[in-house]
Amino acid sequence: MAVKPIIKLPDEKILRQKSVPLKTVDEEARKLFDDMLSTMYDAPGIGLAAIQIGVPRRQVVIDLAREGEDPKPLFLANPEIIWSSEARSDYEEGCLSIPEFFEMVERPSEVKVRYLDRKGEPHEIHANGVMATCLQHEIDHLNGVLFIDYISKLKRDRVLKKFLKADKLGKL
Ligand code: GNR
Ligand code: NI
Repeated sequence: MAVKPIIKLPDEKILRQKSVPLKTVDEEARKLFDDMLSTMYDAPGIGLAAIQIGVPRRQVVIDLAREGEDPKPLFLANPEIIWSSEARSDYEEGCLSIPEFFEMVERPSEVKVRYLDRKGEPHEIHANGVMATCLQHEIDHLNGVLFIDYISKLKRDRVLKKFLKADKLGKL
C-alpha cells in the first residue's frame, strides 16, 4: 500500500487520457486498488480514479465514510453507468486534481452503475445523493472528463490559468 503523487492541473496530457478497460481483475489490479485507496485516504478524498495517479486503467475507489466512522471502501473495475434519472441535482464538487476549487455542478440525481469488484465479481448499484455524484465524477475521469467541463468557459479558463501560473512558479 503506497501513497502516490496525485496528478493535478495543468497536466491535461495525463488527465485527459481515456482509460483502458481491464481484461481481468488480477493481482496487479488489486495492487493498484490498494495504492489508490492509500492515496485517497491520505489526501483525503471520497473517491479516486486510477488516472489521478497516472495510470490509464478503468479503476475507481470510493469511500463515503466520514472521519471517525468505520471505513467502507468500494473498489470498482470497468464501472459503467447503465441508467441515469431524468431528475437532476446540484452538488458542490471538488477534485483532488484541481485542489481548492469548488463549483456547483448539475448531474442526474440517480444512477445505476455496473462494475466488477476486486475479486472480478459483477455488481450493480443504484445510487443517489453524494454517491451518485461521486460515481459520475469518477467515471468521467476514466473518459478524460473533469468537473470544470460543466462550468462556464469563463470560470474554466480562469481556473486553468491559475494552475498554469502556479505550476510555472513551482507551487504545485
Ligand atoms: O474528494 C472528492 N470530493 C468530491 C466532492 C464533491 C464531488 C466529487 C468529489 S470527488 C473528490 C475526489 C476526486 O477528485 N475524485 O476524482
Ligand atoms: Ni476528481
